Amino acid sequence: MNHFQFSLLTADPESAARRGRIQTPRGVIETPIFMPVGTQGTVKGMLPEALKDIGAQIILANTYHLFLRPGHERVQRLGGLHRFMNWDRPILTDSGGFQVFSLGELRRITEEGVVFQSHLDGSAHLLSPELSIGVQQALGADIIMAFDECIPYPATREYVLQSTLRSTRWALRCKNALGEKGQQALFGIVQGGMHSDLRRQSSDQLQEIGFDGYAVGGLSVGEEAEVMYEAMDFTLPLLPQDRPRYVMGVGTPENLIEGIRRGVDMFDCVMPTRNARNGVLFTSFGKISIKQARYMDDQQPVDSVCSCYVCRNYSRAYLRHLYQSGEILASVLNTHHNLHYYLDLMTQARQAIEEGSFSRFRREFYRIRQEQNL
Ligand code: PRF
Ligand code: ZN
Repeated sequence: MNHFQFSLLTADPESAARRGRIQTPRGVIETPIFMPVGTQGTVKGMLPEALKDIGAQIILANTYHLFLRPGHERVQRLGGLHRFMNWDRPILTDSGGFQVFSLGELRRITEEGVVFQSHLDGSAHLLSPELSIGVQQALGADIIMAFDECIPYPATREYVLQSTLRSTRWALRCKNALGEKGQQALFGIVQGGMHSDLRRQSSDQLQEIGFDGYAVGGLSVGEEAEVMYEAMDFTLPLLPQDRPRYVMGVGTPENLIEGIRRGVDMFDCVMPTRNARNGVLFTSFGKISIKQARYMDDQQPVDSVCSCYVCRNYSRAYLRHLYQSGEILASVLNTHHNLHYYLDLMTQARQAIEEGSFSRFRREFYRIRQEQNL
């Protein structure tokens, strides 16, 4: 895969934080990076132009959803996902190995794959490693993910062991299904729950198969933040230095800073977009809920140190009014601000690593959250 290249630019002297660059056929991704989630081929509430304005370098889409609707073959006939959604920068697709497991009663796991019922019309399907890769090839994402099981938490050690071994067998099938063709990078996903020895086994076996990048799955599944950080502590050092590392489905701004400190290059999470639609806004001083009556007459911007379009033009009072009135623009503006906040946090982190001041940046990040500025 020579169209896809990861370079390490700067390593932080005081932590495992790293500044890197991923080259893809559709352009460069500066890391650490946060990837906005566009499950259905749209980052909800955001025009692609607006995503570019706030500096989104890569977005995420989902195999499971686009397979069921409108169908991956249709997307392929229509010119691929980039053309379909008018997004010409890199796209990463998740394999369905998380979404399908969120279906609860509607699914059954076998060695072959996962039999599940569509959440849309109840129709039955088998999602296998081979089909997941086929769907991701048809969609044409730049980075595609191995098909895995995101293990629930808590789980018995025996379940974690058997599931992790199965995910590794599936990862090998994914690699074989992709073959040598194409320009798509394939990432393996380390599982192993909260067990360091199972994480090591998973990581070793995946590296033996060989992937363009390595994700850490099975985190942010209901465990305490400290448990997640501990799992990151023993998992990240197992991964090769010269490949991108992606922690899936994480997280809060604090989680991102803690992940970066431990050597994570890539993140995705629905939190900034979903919270925005529920009136929860991220600021440098912490989270605020714009529906609260205290913002009724508040002329300040959402975040006094944010330079986004929303903070330059609208008051908290107006955003509260839009939210209370159920206006579409509430979701649009809230999403714009939250994503800008997340992406700007990554820009600042990258700059701090470059300048050798990441530890100071992290201290300052926490300090400003203590201020009573909301
Ligand atoms: N596997 C996949 N996608 C994911 C996860 C995983 O473990 C997670 C973990 N929270 C989020 N998204 N394929
Ligand atoms: Zn803002």
